Amino acid sequence: MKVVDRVLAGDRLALARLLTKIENNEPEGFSALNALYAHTGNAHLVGVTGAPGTGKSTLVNQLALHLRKSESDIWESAPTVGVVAVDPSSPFTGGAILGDRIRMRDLAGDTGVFIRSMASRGALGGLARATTGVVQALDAAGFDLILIETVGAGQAEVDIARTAHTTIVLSAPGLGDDVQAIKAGILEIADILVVNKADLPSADNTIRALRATLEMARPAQRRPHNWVQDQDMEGEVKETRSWEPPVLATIATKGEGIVELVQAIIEHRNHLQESHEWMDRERSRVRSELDDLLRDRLAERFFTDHPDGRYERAVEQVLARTLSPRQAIQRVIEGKSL
Ligand SMILES: Nc1nc2c(ncn2[C@@H]2O[C@H](COP(=O)(O)OP(=O)(O)O)[C@@H](O)[C@H]2O)c(=O)[nH]1
Ligand SMILES: [Mg+2]
Repeated sequence: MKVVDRVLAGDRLALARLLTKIENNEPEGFSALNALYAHTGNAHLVGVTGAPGTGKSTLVNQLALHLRKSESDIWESAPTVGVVAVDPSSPFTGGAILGDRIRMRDLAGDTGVFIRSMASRGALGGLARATTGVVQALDAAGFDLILIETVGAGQAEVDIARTAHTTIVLSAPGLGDDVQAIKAGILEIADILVVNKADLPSADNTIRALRATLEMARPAQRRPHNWVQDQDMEGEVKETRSWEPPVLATIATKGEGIVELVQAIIEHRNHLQESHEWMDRERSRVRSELDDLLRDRLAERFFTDHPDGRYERAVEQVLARTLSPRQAIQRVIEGKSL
């Protein structure tokens, strides 16, 4: 059987091998993804982001455990769960792997769960692209819900979070990361805010600070697609309320607050579908993926067509301040002498 058929049939080993090929940018991985793409689009993609040490891995582990036990009218039975951990601060090889080890133990033997830790080698942009492929493969393999753990530090992580339908932003008391999160613009992508480590004494302050910040940021946060005008059967225009990101408290190590978090995830999913925002997000995701690919391919083609070192000469001229970056690129593109 071909790898694509094996993945579609639920062969975990074939899936694991395919994910490695995707991670390594192997052509075989891309061609499998091409064939699998028609089978994607069913999974609910849930991003979990936040500074290192906020408890993302622990929380994702608890979410997977609870989801496997949860009953809801969305899923006929407990949803199958894929986990993609993109956390350069705690890779499998060395570093803080405790969360991953606990995760492995608790969820081992459950065929309804598939966990993948992404290697942190290479540029973050490349990592973001590989993550997209890995998520697509898990989606095609039929996992109902895919949890994507990323460090909330930079643009690449924000991009990864943007690929999700529902983005959970985690913070914890004592890390001062509620302020960092706002700085990184991560608050703006939050659909659900979670203050983890609610067992710590200063948790109340963090929750209060976050609520206050959210209150202030709210007008700016109303992205246009959060307001949806729709016509009902009688042709009457009705307006769907925008989503107000809830602030929830959890103690991931004890599994406290997880039931409420699962509930919020389900509510957000319902909101997306009722307001048609689900399709909006799908569309903007497809668009940004195509934009990325177009940029890549055009640059690739440019370098294949121009192997004459003109680009290198442009770099030198910009370094020497004889041309500005814009002038240099203009000359390169127009084939002018350099
Ligand atoms: N006190 C407390 N510690 C927690 C909680 N959740 C996670 N931790 C601990 O915080 C540390 C970092 O957790 P981890 O899940 O690896 O964080 P990540 O880097 O965001 O993935 C670990 O030592 C966890 O045991 C919590 O709710 N309360
Ligand atoms: Mg982690």
